[in-house]
Amino acid sequence: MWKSILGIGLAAALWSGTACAHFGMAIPSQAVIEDRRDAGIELTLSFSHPMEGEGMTLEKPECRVLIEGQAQDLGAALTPAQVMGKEGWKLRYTPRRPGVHQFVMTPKPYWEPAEDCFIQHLTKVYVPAFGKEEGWDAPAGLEAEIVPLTRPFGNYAGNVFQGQVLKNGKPVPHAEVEVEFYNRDGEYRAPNEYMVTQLVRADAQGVFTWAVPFAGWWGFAALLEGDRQISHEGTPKRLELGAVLWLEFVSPQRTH
Ligand SMILES: [Cu+2]
Repeated sequence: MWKSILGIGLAAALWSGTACAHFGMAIPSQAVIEDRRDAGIELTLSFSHPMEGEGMTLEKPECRVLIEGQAQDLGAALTPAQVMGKEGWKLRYTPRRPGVHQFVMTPKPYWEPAEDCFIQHLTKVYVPAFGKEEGWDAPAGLEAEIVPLTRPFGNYAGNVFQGQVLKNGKPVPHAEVEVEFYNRDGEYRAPNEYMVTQLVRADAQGVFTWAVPFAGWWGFAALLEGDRQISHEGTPKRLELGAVLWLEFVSPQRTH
């Protein structure tokens, strides 16, 4: 009897594992910085279920910003914060010069018993500052990443977004990309389980295309097999890499 209860529990755990995808998240308080009088932005880092608003514990990650290829470590600026009810992180950042700011969060690999593997979501978000927009298409050089083909800011809801999935700098043919809305205010409910996380497959060049249905922050996560194994209680386990990218899509403002 206990076995069957365990079996049901395990099936439920596996089901929710596929239906609810966790995402590394890096969400800035502002998508674009235009005004020099702005006191900077706040970046919220978490490991969460964005559509359902459920947090997971995120151990202190590494975080840096790349501006025109130059990296600056932001680790010292991280402060603990509750995000969706679990441990996450915040950091304040004041841009000093014009340019595309590419923020990269590298979490510690997370042990996921339900999938018998470690998960590490390398998470990116772009914030352009003071009118400059060049350089958004340059890879950050991560082990796994989505490089945008559509400019990753200043997009309307309803636009088509294209990105290319790279692993160690090379395109990943037919990569699977999970897509999820950040339901920050709990404004929406998915009509069914399939619509919590949506899915698209990249083409032979690792390029995927997605039409964004409504305004807000959208996360794209390409899930790839890592090259490393990590020991869990003495047994080597596989590492799943997530190449995650967050983008905001907005509705036009009406003048009257
Ligand atoms: Cu999860």
